[in-house]
Amino acid sequence: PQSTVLGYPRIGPRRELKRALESYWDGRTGRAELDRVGAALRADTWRRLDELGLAALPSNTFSLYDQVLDTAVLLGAVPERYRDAADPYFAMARGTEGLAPLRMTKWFDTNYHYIVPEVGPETVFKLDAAKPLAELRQARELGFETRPVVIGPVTFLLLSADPAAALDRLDDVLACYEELLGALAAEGVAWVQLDEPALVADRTPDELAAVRTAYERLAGVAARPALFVASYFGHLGEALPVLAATAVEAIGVDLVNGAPDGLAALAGKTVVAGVVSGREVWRTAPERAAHALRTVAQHAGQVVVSTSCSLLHVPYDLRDEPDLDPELTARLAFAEQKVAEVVELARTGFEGPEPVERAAPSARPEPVERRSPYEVRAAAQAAHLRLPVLPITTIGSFPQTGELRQARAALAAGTLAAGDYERLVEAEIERVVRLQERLGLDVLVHGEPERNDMVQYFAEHLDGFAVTRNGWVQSYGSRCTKPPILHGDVARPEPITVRWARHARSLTGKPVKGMLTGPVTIVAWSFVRDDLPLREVTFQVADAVREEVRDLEAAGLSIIQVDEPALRELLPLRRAGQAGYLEWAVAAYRRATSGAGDSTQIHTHLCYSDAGEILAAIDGLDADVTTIESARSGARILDAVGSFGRGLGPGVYDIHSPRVPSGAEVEELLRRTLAALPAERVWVNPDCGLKTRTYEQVEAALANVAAATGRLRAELTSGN
Ligand code: THG
Ligand code: ZN
Repeated sequence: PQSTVLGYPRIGPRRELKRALESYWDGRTGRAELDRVGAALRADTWRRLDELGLAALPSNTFSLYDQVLDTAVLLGAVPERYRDAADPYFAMARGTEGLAPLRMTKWFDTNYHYIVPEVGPETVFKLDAAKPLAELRQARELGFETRPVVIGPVTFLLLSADPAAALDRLDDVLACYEELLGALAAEGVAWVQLDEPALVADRTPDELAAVRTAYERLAGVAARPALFVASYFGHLGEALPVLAATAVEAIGVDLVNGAPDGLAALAGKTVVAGVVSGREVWRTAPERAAHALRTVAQHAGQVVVSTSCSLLHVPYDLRDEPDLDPELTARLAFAEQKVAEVVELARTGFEGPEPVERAAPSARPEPVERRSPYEVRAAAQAAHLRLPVLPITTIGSFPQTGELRQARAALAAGTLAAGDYERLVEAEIERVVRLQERLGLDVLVHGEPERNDMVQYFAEHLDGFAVTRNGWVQSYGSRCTKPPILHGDVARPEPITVRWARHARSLTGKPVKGMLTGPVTIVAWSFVRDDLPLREVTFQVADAVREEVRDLEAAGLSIIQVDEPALRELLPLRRAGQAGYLEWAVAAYRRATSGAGDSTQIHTHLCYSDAGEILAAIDGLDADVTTIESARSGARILDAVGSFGRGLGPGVYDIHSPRVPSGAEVEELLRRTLAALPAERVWVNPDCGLKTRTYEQVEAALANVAAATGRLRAELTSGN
């Protein structure tokens, strides 16, 4: 059989693209240098895939920022306001002095973020195929025939800001895709890959009709490449027969969690069988992959061995991890190793013994609850903390200075003594505490200078995790994370954050908030063992967090924040699985936090504006205060929070942009919040942590926040 992959990492094995982008954005290098780095990374990728023996190579999987943004540009869907910017592409991605960027949100249930396209009645679609054509020609010059990869029309429209309005534009978008197919045919392209991951979620009859219309029309183009429609992150379900009934030549199916029903509909099609996971780092069990391939081969015209999705979501190469325990290494595969697995499965065919399904032990730990109901706790906390109305706080992190990053690197390299590093961290904590006092904030944080990342830091201090040296995975734009590998039973050998929290507390008379990452987020942003149900693993992490909460409380921290920014991210794409997930996710959070006494105030923080749809679950977390993103979504969240019965801090400005909000803007958002919620439950805070900003931006923004809050407090207390 043939072999391929749906896509490949693009940030560079040593994050070359990150460096090139940031240097270009800072004006340190020009466009030519950025383009040179991009071209070199693409060339290296094709050469490597070819060397590994992969039969069919993809192209257009590179991106300077995001593949959804690339598709918007491909289709001409550049909103009017960006057209005059010096660089409209990066203006949409990152904003400019005077322009906010386009919204960004999570790519399905992954930790990758895409730029949300704006498509409405006013959008003028016009094909601009320069990028896929240039990549195609570059590959050709190197001697490689490639298959351009483009996001499909239905997924593109469904991912835009207003999917219903966008779907009304299906006809016009399809005209662009038809033109694209013609242009690719004119170049002699044999195959094109259209990604339609949106089809693995529940879809309405109208949306399924759009799938039929789209692929009947595209298949009807007279001169075109063969069409390969790729689905991933789940099963096609009711979209499978719809797609299979059109004349597309190939359909990609995700087979990592078993083969879906309805495969008989694929008779005569080429099936691109995703048997090697593009999202996990475990080696593929060959007997399970061969079994899935045999199942598909019974129905398909032809089978191509592939990954379940793009390899964008895993690191480049396991050989860059010499520090890992060899026993663990033997269980792992990163992108390079996964390509080798695909090639090997294609070589050996589909023979093999039947897989033995492991029966995972399923413990059902007892749920744990706070001692008293919210009202009782709220009274105890008010008496204990004595906070003003509209208390001002931050989400936890303060800017990470270059000095700190260098110090951490030096500590790891052994060129900085542990004691010297600790003194640096303590000095930074003091600076952050003094800054917050000066700005007039009410609940202070220590600023997290000791943390590289809110998940990796905890993984480094818990048993059962390994962290990598080079295992970078793109999160958005030039930003990456190094997901830890959760490979064994989780335990907390000793307190993790207490030392720094205690230091901050010793510096000030104001309340200091202890900062922890919640169990759901720790598993969501790690690569997690697959021999136990995710729920069990999450409860193990919850028990470790629970111990840390207990120790922070014992150290005198009366406010403890346990963040769950990834609560929404793990929500199953299909409704059928959502209630079950939310039940255990909420139970894990309560397990982590419910050991706190009544007068200890538990805070939580969630990112992303889709919070409205999981508000009931957020309520179920039973946190005393929830801070949440809302500034970027135009405070849409406020429409939904009326019924929320606890403390709430809808972010008053967007920290994701370098722009400093004016006091008037903050005041306006606060007024809207006060119209939706009783004042005594409102908290004032930025949208999210401040670690990606500079001190200059943070100081200016928080000063405006404090001034706006002061004006509103004066109104509230004078009874206006
Ligand atoms: N940690 C992890 N996942 C995340 C976030 C996080 N996913 C969602 C959201 N936050 C993504 N946001 C960011 C923001 C900043 C960075 C990464 C993800 C970032 N990374 C540094 C970089 O790319 O330069 C590297 C960090 C480091 O040095 O360790 O700035 O907070 N896990
Ligand atoms: Zn956040």
